[in-house]
Amino acid sequence: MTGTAAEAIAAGLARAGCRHAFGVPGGEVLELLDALERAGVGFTLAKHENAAGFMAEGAWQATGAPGVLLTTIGPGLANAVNAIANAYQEQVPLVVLSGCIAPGQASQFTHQVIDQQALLAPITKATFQVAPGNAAVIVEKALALAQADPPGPVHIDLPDCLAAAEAPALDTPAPIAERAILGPGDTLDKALNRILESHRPIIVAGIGAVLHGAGPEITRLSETHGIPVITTYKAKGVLPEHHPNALGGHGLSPLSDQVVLPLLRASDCVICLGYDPIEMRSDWIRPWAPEVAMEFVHAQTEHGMHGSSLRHVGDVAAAARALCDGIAPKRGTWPGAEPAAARRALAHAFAPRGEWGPHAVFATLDEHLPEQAVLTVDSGAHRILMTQMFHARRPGHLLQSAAFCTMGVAVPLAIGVKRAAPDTPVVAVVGDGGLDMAPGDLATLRDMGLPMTVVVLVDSALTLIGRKQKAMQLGQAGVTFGATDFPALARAYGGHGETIRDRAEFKRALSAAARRGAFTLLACKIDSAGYDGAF
Ligand SMILES: Cc1ncc(C[n+]2csc(CCOP(=O)(O)OP(=O)(O)O)c2C)c(N)n1
Repeated sequence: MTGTAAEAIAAGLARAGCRHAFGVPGGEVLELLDALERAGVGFTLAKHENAAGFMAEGAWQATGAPGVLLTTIGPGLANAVNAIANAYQEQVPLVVLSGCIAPGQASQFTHQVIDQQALLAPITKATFQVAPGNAAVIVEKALALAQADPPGPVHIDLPDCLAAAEAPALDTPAPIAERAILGPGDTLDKALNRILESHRPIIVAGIGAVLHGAGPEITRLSETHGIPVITTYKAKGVLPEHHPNALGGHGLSPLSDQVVLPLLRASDCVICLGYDPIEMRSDWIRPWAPEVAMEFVHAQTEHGMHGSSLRHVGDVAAAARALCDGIAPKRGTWPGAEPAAARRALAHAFAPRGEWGPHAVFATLDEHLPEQAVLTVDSGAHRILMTQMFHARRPGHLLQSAAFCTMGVAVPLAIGVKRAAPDTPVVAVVGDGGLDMAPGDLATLRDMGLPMTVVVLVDSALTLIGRKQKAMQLGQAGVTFGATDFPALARAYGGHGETIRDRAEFKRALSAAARRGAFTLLACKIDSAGYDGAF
C-alpha cells in the first residue's frame, strides 16, 4: 500500500500504540499534523515545545506507548532541546518529529535553516532525515531504537517537500530486541552462592527495575530472603514504601545519605537491580567495595560511579526471580538489625515538623491523596524533601526528572499523564521559581478542560540554590524574587486558584479540587527557612 510520507510516519506511530502527540505546529509540519490526527494520534497544542516534550513523556508514563513530540523547523525544535536532553538522561522512549528544508534546497534557501540533526546528535540515540520513499522504514527504526534498552529519544526530520510525497507503507514493524534472561549457568550459580553465604545482603534498585516491571519480583526476593531495599528516586515504589523492608529513595539528600551509605558499606552482598547511578550525587561515588557487589542491569551504561564483580545485562525482573527461587529462604539476615534502625532513623529525619511549612505540605499530600493518584514534582528544595517524605505505593506513583533534574517539568509531565489517563487523579507539585519559568502550561490545562491540581510552594526564592550559596559562604545573589499572585494567574487562565496557609485549609482544598471540573492551583505560602536542615 502506498500513501504519503507523513501518513507512513503516522501509521507507524499508531501501530506502536501511540494515541497522543504534543507540540506546537508550524508551516513545515502541517501535513504531518493532519496525518497524525487521521491515524488516531490526537494532537495536544502546548504553549512551548519544551513543555510538549515533557507532556509526551507523561503520556508514555501513563500508557507505555512511546511519547511523540511534534515541532516545526528551527526555533520550534530548538525550543525543545531541554526536554529532549531530559528524555535522553531519564531514559524516556520519545519520538521527536520535526519539519525541515530538504538538503538540496537548504543550500540556497537559508531562512530558519540550522543543522537540526547536529543540534540533537549528542542528546538523542539517533537522528534520521527522511529521504524519498523511506519514511515507513525510518519510523520503524526510530520506534525500535527509542524503546531498546536503555530507552531514549530518537529524532526524525521530515523535509517539507517530502511530507506529501508518495512513500510505500510497511506491514511488518521492526522487532524490538529480546532481553537476555538470567538462566542456569555460571553467573547465576555465583550470584546465588554469594547470597547464600551473605549475612548482610541489600538490594539497590534503580530505573531499570521500573522499566522492566520488576517490582513484584523484587518484593518477593526481599520478602523471601529478608533483604532490605534501597532505591533511587525514579525507582521509588518498586517495593511499596510502607513495607518494613523498604528503606526509601535516595541519591540527592545528604541527610538520608548519612543513614543509608553506612548500611551499604556494612553490607557483604550488594545486589544492584536495574541500578543506574545517573541519578546520584557525588557522595555515591564508590559507595561499596566492588567485590561485594553484583549487578543485574537493563543496559550496559558506562560510568565510574561504582564497581562490581559480577554483571548481567538483561531482563531485571527475570534476574530477581532467578535469584529469589534459586536458594531456600534465608534466615537471620542482618543479625544486628541495622536496616530496621536505619528505617527508624529515616522516619525521624524526615518526620513532619511544626504546624505549617514544607513538611506539612508534603505530609498532607502523602497521607491525603487517593492511592491511585499520580504525583509529579519539579526540581528544587521542595523536590528533595518531598521525595524523602513521600511513601510511593507503586512505581510511577511519584514522577520527576531525577537524572537531568530540570526545572519546569512537573506541570507538563502531569498534563501528559492526565491527557492519556483522564480518570487518574493527578497532582503536580512545583516551586514558585519553576512555575514562573513556564506559566503557559496553565493555558494548556485550560484548553484541555481536564481537572488537575497544581500545588505551588510559594517562598519567593530559588531555595535550593540559595542554600548552596550559604553553604559556600557566598552572598544571596540572584536567588530571590517578588511574589507572583498565582491564584490570580490561575483564574486568568480559567482555573480555580487559592492561597493556602494552614494544614486544615490545604486538606479541604485538595478534596474540593478533586471534585472540580476545571484545574485547581493551590498556592502554599511557606517560609524558605522551613527547609533549613531538612535534607
Ligand atoms: C532549567 C533549569 N534551570 C536551572 C536549574 C538549577 N536549579 C535547580 S533547583 C533551582 C531552584 C528552583 O527554585 P523553585 O522552583 O522556587 O524551588 P525551591 O528550590 O524554592 O523549592 C534551580 C535554579 C535547573 N535545575 N533547571
